[in-house]
Amino acid sequence: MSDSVLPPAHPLAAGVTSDAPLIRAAWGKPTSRVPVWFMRQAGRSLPEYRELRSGGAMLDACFDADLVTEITLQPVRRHKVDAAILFSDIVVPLRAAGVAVTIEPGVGPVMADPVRDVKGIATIGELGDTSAIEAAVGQLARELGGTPLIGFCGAPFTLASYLIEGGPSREHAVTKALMWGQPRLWSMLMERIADLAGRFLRRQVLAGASAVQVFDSWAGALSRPDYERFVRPFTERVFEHIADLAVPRIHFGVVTGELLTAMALPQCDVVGVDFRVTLADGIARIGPAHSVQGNVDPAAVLAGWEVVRDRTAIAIRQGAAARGHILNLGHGVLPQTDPGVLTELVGWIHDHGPGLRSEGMSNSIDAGGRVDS
Ligand code: 1CP
Repeated sequence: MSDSVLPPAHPLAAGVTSDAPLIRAAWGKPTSRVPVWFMRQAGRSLPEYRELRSGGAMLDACFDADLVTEITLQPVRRHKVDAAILFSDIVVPLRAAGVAVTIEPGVGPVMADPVRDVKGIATIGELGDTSAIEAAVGQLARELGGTPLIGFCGAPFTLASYLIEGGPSREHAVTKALMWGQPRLWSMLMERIADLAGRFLRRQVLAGASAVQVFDSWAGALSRPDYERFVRPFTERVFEHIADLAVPRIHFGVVTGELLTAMALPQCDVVGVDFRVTLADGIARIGPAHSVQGNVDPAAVLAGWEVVRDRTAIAIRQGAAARGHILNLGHGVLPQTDPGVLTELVGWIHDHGPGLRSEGMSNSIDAGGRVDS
């Protein structure tokens, strides 16, 4: 497929998803309902996922078009969420660029050779064959019709952390040491990964994704000055790869309370807020030029129906102060989640979201934007 223009049958070219609540909320347009989807909505919380995935390796599954299609559709069928997210992983483009990476059960991405010097960077090749993924995206866009498919990639910092540390890390200490101690090497690596992630994102949109999310899950490990100097320019570079494509862009990270203002990039439309910050405070930090996504604590889903319902109501009332609000959890669905609660929550949000949003709008006028309950 050409890397430049949308094919005529593309859901965006055809306008199939342009009126979807998620797309409208992302652009800051009024919506008839509060759109909702869940990060990690496909995955271990679903018995039908566990059954399909038993056996094969995670990264092999990500390159199997029919498996990707089926797993992506499972939560949409079950929960009636307002968007699908492609079943994939942030390390998929690294695998497609020749990096020796696996996803170990119960651990996450693991590199055979951590990247810590120029020789290591040279092992990251060009983005190779992703045709199975593009086939899955095309198939999904056709099956989903008016429901948007969210394509995604990892942001350079989060990907760099896996590459440099060699696997999941709590402190990101080797990553920070390289970032501060060898800034030229850092820039070289970050540019390489930004282009890889950006090209992968572009392929997903050209194949039929109608929104994108860039996951900088571990950016919260940084101070704001470090984020602005060492990370943000490279995340902007990812977004530049899709600058000419009219899809809403969501930018998300965890523990990013101190970074939200800096993450509200002019190149993105929606900023994800995790559960450690109230949505009201998040909106104040992000400002009126972006929509917001979030931010119910994933653990609230385990606490019983009343708890998760009440916390969702607070998020919707507070979200009314933003130019647009997409309801989501503050981070991914926990594996031990009862999927029945998520299904019930989606129905409840669809029934009660508009009323709660109206309450939130009048409260925010009365309280100058601060709504705590
Ligand atoms: O075998 C399995 O089931 C492995 C579990 C699993 C799954 C289902 C992993 C390993 N990745 C995924 C899919 C996945 N990864 C999706 C699917 C779509 C959906 O949301 O429904 C997405 C969006 C991701 C993105 C991803 N992978 C992120 C960003 C999102 C986040 O949670 O912050 C990150 C950080 C990863 C790395 C990763 N992959 C897998 C795990 C367990 C991890 C995290 C490891 C760590 O703690 O560092």
